[in-house]
Amino acid sequence: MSIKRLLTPALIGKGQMPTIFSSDQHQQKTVTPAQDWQKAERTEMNEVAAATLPDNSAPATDSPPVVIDPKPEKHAYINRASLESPYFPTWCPGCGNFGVWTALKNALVELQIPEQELVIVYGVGCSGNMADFNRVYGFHALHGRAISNAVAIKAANHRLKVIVVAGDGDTYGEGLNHFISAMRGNHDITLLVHDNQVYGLTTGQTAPTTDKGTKTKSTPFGSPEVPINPIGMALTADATFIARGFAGNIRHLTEMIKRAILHPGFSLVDMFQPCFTFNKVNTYHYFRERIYDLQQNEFEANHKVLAWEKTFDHEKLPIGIFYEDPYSVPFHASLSQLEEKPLTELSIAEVDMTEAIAPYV
Ligand SMILES: Cc1ncc(C[n+]2csc(CCOP(=O)(O)OP(=O)(O)O)c2C)c(N)n1
Ligand code: SF4
Ligand SMILES: [Mg+2]
Repeated sequence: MSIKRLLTPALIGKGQMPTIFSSDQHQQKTVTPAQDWQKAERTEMNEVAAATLPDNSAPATDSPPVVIDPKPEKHAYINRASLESPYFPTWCPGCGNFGVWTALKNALVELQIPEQELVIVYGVGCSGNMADFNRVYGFHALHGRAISNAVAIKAANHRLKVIVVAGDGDTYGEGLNHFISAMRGNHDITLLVHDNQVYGLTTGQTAPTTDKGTKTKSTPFGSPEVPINPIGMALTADATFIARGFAGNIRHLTEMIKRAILHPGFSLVDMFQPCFTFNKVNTYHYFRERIYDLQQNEFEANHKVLAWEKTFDHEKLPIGIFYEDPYSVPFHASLSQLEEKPLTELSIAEVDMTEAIAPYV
């Protein structure tokens, strides 16, 4: 686990501790050289990548080393420049992660979130590698443990917006228990799942969302298991905001992420994210032929049973909001102890446990 600009001033309390960096961020690094992939012939790949990548065509050989300023201006809103990290994404050309990344940045900028009030927790995977490409307060968790860290951060300081960026393996495999638990508690975090139906970073093993029969590195004769139904699972665990987006529809995905962040309570955005290298079935083309927008088809996201039925649609794949509870009360708001202020602003000196423990001593 590496600690990346952990939000010590905001999380622990008013500037009591220094900002912590991971060791790699202390190193002086040059920006990655221009990428040749733009010349590649695979048009589907270029289509999304060209739309989402910054212009990185300037030669980098003479670039001065990039030094990260450890003290961003306090209370400034997140903007495109403040988000910029010196690390250029290592994702494969054409990876759906570029689309997700762009949509997330759009959402953060458009919502005008103060820098000090956001923390992103990343899982381990190609998706979680985004930790290096966003310059925000964040935490790079263990595989399968991003959600539990996010819940803890929110519990400590509920003034923060807490977002989780994780893969389908991380969330629906190793972290499945935390996924369900966070929904049951209606913890006010936004979970963005890069659903590429494969373990990307470990080079293409079957994931919990892999379709039955799909041949992968770990299932050369076809996956023998029925895939998980993330939206259906979220509905049964009482998640209060459930949506799906597509990395190839950045504007729509941006709106889904914004709505999720604004929702008071647990919010899930499952995102179809083509893995160009290891998933040759669920491609941009595959999704474009099948997806349709629920809201454009007048689907009202207030009926769990109707939403549930939509999750079994395999020929046509719905994106948009499946369900939203307009009366959602997040976990922290249901605790009288946190009514006045977050834990990080409460002094332990004011806590008197004498009465509470009296029966047990
Ligand atoms: C506790 C633990 N178990 C397993 C691994 C190995 N591992 C690293 S990434 C990964 C799978 C990543 O797949 P996913 O979460 O879907 O993310 P993606 O790479 O597809 O974005 C695995 C199994 C690990 N790093 N830590
Ligand atoms: S392996 Fe797949 S998910 Fe990972 S960066 Fe490459 S295309 Fe993206
Ligand atoms: Mg994956």
